[in-house]
Amino acid sequence: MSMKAEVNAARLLASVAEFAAIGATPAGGVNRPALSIEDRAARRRLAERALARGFTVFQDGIANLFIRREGRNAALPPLLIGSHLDSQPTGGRFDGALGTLSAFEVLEALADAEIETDRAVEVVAFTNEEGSRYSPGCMGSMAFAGAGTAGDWAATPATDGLLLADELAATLAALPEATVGPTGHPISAFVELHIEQGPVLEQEDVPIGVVTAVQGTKWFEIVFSGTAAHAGTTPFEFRKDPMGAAAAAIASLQSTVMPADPAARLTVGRISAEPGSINVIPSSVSFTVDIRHPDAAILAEMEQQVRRQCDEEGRRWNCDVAISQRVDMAPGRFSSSIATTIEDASRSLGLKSRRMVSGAFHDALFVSRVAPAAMIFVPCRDGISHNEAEFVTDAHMISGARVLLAVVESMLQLG
Ligand code: HGY
Ligand code: MN
Ligand code: MN
Repeated sequence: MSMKAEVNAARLLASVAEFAAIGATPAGGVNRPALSIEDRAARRRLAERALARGFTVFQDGIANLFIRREGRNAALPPLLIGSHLDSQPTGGRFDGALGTLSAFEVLEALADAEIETDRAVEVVAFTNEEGSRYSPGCMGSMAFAGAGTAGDWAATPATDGLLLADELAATLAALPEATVGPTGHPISAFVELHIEQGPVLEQEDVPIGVVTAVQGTKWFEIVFSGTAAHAGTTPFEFRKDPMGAAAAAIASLQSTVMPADPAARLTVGRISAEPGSINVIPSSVSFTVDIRHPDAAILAEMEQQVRRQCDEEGRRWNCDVAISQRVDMAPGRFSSSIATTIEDASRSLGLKSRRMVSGAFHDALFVSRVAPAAMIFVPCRDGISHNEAEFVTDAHMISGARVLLAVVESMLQLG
C-alpha cells in the first residue's frame, strides 16, 4: 500500500498543542464540557482552519460539526472520519481531540498532495461524546445513527443547571458560517482514531490497536430518600438515613461485582447528599453507577444485581429508593474488513498492530449501526485517561495519523 499523501507531523503536533490550550487546566489537562463556551471555542477554531483550506463546514440539529473535502462525484456517500472535541471536567488533552485533529490532518494531507478522490471525505466532531455535563454520552453519534433526537434530551439539565436545549441553540448560533442541515446523512464508512485509554498497547509495546468491538455500558442514577433530622438528637432506631443505605449498597457492590469477574467494570463516579449539612441526617442521597461488560447477558445480570442490592439496603435502612437508567449501550462489533484494512495499513508502514475490544464506549459504536465502522487505537502512558495526566508520545500520535491516512487512501482505492 504505497501512500500518495503524507502526514505533516509538525502540523499535527502543533494542532494538538493548539487545541490543548482551549479549556486548558492548570494541571495540564482540559475542561471542555459539551456545548460549553470552551467547546464552542474549539469548534470555531476547527471551522476557521477548515474554511481557510477551502473545505466546507456544516452542522446538524444536535450540532455535530462536519468538515467536507469534495470528491469528483458528490452523489457518492462520503467517507467519514473523526471523533469528538468535548472533554471530561478534568480530562486529558488527547481524548477525542487527537482523533478529530488526526482526521483533519488527513484532509489537509490529501489537499497538500492535490489528490482528487471519487467520493468526498468528511471529518466530524460529534457532540457530547463524554456524557459528563449532559447524560447520556454519545448524544451526537446516537442522533446521527437515529438512536435519539435533540428533542429527546432538550430538557436535560446540565450538572451546572443550564438546559441542553439552550446550550445547543447557543452552540449552533456561535458558528453561523456552518449551515445547519438534517441530522444523519448517508456515509460509506466511518473510521475513528482514539487513544486506548487503557494499558494494553503500552504494556505490549504495540503502537496500533485494531478495535474490533466495544463492550456494553449501562448508567444509573440511584436516589435513596429518608428523613432529614438532627445529627445530635436522633437515636439510631429513629433514623431513616439514606447515607447509611447508600454507603452499604455501594460497599456491597464494590466488594462483589468486579472481584467476581475480571471482565466486569463497576464505577460510582458521583455522589451527593441533600441538604448537605454536616449536622443534618440527609433527606436524600443520590449517586451514579456505571457498569460495563463485553457480554450483554452478563451485563444484564449485573444490572439486576445493582437493583437487588439497592432495594435490599433501602428496606434495611427504612428508606425509599429510586433507580433511573441514563444509558443503555449494547456491546457492538465493528467491520472486520475495515479492521483488516487497518492491519494491512499498519503493516505497510512497518507498524505492529493487535486486535482488541474497547473498554470505553465511542462514537463509532453508534455509527456502526448505520455504516461499516472501525477504530484505530494508539497507546497512552500508563493507560491513564479521564485524568489531566493523560499523555501520548509524539511518535504514537504521528504513527496513528499515518495509519489513518493509509486506511483512508486504501478505502478510497488511492494506494
Ligand atoms: O465513558 C466512556 O467510555 C467514554 O470515554 N466517554
Ligand atoms: Mn473519547
Ligand atoms: Mn472520554
